[in-house]
Amino acid sequence: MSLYDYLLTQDGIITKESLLYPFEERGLQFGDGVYEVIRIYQGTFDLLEEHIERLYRSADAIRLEVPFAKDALIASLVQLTEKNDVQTDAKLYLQITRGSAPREHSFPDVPSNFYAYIEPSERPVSLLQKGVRTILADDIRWDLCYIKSLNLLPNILAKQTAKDKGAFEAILHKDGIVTEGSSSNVFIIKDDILFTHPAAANILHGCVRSRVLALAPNAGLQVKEAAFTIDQLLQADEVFITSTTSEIMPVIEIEGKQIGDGTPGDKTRALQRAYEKESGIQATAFA
Ligand code: DCS
Repeated sequence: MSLYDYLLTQDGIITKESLLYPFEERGLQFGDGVYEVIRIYQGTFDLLEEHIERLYRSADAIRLEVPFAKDALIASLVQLTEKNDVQTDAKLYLQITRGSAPREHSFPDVPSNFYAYIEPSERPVSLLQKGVRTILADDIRWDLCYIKSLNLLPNILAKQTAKDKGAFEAILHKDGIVTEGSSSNVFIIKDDILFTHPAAANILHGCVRSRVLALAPNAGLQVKEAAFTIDQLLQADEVFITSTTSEIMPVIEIEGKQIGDGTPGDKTRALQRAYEKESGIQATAFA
């Protein structure tokens, strides 16, 4: 099934066929905008407020004003799921750009452009069970990766390289330190300690990342938001990545090197179960 029929724009809910963008659009010409991807389980948003908070932080960081109050935006997004009668697992994509205006680098004095649409999206259950292979790639991005900006060229190049090599994700590193994935955060477990890169300016502060940190103590893990090296990554007992669409995805191989015994580890499993419980979703029969 393709996209649901109705979109939300700054002018309200419209059908997807009626959204037409001028070619002089800042998102198209400059990537001058920010976005979010939000999970919907059986018609209900997961971590909605967290995503909206991050949207406002990203917009603020690029001096872009969101044309709605947070509460109004949240209410409109819920209305959009109702209008589309969303019952399935799905994801919402939204973006806001600095508007449409003759092409000039400096900011135009025009209203921003906003749209949000919903697409059916199944949970990757089989991969969540088996785990995924990954590669390593240089983190060649800029210094402000906490901004969820539309400028994703380094991310898509890294992801395509992963895909070309039959891998699910590219794990990025800079100066020997693991930062995050091309579209995910990265965690390692060593001796019952959970490590992930601190929520500094050079990584995206993932909504799933925050939830995992909150769930970890109950899964018998001590949390350390501390940077780790490629060596520590490869020597870890367990490795997983997190994102809205991938949830808590076990990593069983990095650059052809097996992690642990090459199957998802017990602590990762415990976190996956806790995650399903916390999001109120149907439990998977994890081996
Ligand atoms: N890091 C990067 C670079 C990301 O793009 C994402 C999510 C994450 C981390 C994880 O953040 P969340 O836990 O908040 O999802 N990327 C979204 C995307 O572009 N598609 O799906 C998720």
